[in-house]
Amino acid sequence: SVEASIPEPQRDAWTKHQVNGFKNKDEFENEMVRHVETTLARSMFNCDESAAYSAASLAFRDRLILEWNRTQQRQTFADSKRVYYLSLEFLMGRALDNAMLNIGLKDVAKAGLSDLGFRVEDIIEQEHDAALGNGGLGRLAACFLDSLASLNYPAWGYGLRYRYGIFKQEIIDGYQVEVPDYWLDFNPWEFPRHDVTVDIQFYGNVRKSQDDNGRTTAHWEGGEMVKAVAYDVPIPGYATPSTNNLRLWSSKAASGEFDFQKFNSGEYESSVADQQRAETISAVLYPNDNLERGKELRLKQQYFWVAASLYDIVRRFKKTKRSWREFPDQVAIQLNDTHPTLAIVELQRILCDLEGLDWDEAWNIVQQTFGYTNHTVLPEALEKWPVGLMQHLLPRHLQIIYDINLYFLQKVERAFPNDRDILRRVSIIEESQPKMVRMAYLAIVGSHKVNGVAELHSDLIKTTIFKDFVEIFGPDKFTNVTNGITPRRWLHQANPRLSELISSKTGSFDFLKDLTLLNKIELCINDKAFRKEWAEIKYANKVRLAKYIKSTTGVVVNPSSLFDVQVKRIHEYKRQQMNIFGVIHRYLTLKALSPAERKKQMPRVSIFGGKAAPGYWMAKQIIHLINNVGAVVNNDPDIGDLLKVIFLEDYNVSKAEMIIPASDISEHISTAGTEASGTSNMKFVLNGGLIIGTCDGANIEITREIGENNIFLFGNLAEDVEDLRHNHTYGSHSVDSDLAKVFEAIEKGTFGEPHDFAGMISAVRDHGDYYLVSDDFHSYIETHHLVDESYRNQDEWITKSITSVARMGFFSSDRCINEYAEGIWNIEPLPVESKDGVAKGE
Ligand code: F58
Repeated sequence: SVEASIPEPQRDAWTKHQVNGFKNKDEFENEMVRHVETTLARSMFNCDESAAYSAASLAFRDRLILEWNRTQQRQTFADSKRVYYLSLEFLMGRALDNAMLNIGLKDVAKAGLSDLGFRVEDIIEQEHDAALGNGGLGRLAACFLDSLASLNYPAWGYGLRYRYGIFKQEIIDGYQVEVPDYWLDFNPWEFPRHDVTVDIQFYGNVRKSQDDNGRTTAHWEGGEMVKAVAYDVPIPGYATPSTNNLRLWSSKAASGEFDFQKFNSGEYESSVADQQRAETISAVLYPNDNLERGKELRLKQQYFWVAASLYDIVRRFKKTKRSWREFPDQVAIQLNDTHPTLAIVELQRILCDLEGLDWDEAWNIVQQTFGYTNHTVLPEALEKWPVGLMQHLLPRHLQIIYDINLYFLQKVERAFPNDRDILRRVSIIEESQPKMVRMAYLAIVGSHKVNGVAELHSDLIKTTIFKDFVEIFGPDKFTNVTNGITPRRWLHQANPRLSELISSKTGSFDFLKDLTLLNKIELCINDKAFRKEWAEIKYANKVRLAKYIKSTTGVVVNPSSLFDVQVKRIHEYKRQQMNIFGVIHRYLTLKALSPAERKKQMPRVSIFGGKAAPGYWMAKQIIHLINNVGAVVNNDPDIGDLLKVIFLEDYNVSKAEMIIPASDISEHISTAGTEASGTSNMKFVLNGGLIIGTCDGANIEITREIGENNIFLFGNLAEDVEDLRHNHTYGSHSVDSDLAKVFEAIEKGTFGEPHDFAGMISAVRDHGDYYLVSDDFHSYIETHHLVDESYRNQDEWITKSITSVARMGFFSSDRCINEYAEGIWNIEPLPVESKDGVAKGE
């Protein structure tokens, strides 16, 4: 049982004064005006849209807090197992619209705001995205939080409260320019918990002592301290009072404001410098996507966040007064990639060094507690840390890592006595110059389950990068959980008209809780009015995007054209370069046609968006080429509406919500075997767009679900990639003839200074074409012809679109979370009683 701070006799007074959230338009308006006039100290004479946003958010926040408190109380009293999702990234996007929809009071807010002189859409637009992530991995974490709350799982997210999220991208003269994203000016969605702090130690050294029984204990001493302060973000579930917690840690100097002694002795500057150094830890999100560079500050971020989170989790567990053996019955911790792998070492340290457990007993607990999700097979993205750096920053942790490795290798040696090489291959310490700690191996050894994020990917990790570990631990430790997306944000919020239409045909909005119910709309496939409305919604979404394109780029696009979209981080493996080469090929082909022939072509708008990591030179060249091609093509009078090329600046979650519903076809064209899953592929199909893609990641399962007639697949298969690369290196490698013409045009200067794009061309022509752009080019172009032909037959296209949406039920993150809960976490939902005493959301 948990102690309450208010004694029994006084609780009546509390109950009598229970706060209730607004329930109708009138009460909402009341709250709005109250917040404008008191919280914000403004009035009807100076309430602009920004103030209205603040007030509306505060009104919704108040409601969230009440349910959040009740959810947390319920979880504490029920004392059931919780899952903790550790992720260095949570790409949340906007919160107000999401809160309105999940609470189910958007209509109330809309009417109330209108009474007070505002349009709900304009107010929603005021919000700055919470962009604490790079791409797929961070957005997956956000979708998971939504599903965990919606399914009533007792769950917490733990992350870092970066002062600067992913940078803002500006395009100046066709080049990407990075601008810092300071997003915390006014953030009503976070609650600072100045009373929830943890002191985090770095550097120092380790002393060993022995007690009378001969037991040695390690003491980590000296070094420096940094304080972690908790900031809590409420995560509302959809159509349930369950509201979970996302706890983000912020760093500050352990000594408080600044060092007063130094200050008093005249060292003012250095006392402030200490404080700034501490605050640097949570200052900025590393902007790399699928690339790890061993920077000390990054390792500091990881340990800071992991140590604070574990301290918190252990503190909560200790309140239950259970024995340590029960820890894994109360706590499941999921590692979102290897970034939080130090948690394994930290828990072992807490149990052995601080709580006095035996190594084996502690290690058992650790292994049963953790699960590890892998998100990539790209070698450059696999985390490794120099042993020397680890020794310096975390001396005790390095010792523990060595011990973990020793016991592990002893076990391997016993199991494979005649295989010397396997020890070298699987060692957590890579015997390179300098020596490195292999974080993925540590994560595997310290977890009870390892999962990939789509079937192909989960198979690939078992046969390539983690092959030896399958031999050692057996195949059952390795599993697949195919990614999913939340239909609340990616259908209901992003595409309200489509959601409405689906609800009118399926009889309710229940499909938002059970996405497999979408299959009902396949029964309406011949319903003329339904099909017409379906097409009109897509068209309206395209009109909205066309307006946005006009206002941001000045380019006028025709909404009747085929909208072809590729929005995601810019990376060679995702092959935006192949897309723009394809666009150039289309342009050259159009130019070569007679005006009469041209008229017969299907008009297209090629839309790109995505950020390049600031240090990724090739990715930046790709952005530059896209913009230069746009500048030529969009102003060529021979071409007119037949082809437009658009680069949308600063792609982020809120822009995705507008762009995705407006797509006819989207591109998911990674080299086979390189994209672990992809999740935007799911978002596009769920919004009635078709996709062109390779046999990679979740594209394969999307094909299985929606049928191969409804997707445009092309290109080489993952199983053939290795041989093809080998041929490039050792055989004769000539570039595809159409692609050669594209290169020729670029090199002639058709799209600006050819020298600027020499790197992109030589990567394909002279440096082995690692991503197989040339090998796949022909089938890519051919498949785009099929797309054009298919789009001509609008009737057929709409059939494909409806059929695909109907069959997307599998890709809900709810399905995905239920698989984790059952197969990895072993946790059950814990519905929260609603105010009227009925358990809601079961
Ligand atoms: C992505 N990884 C995968 N990593 O590329 C994508 O296929 C998958 O759908 C998604 O995860 C979710 O499983 C990804 O986004 C990163 O951005 C890391 C950020 C930190 C540095 C290493 C890459």
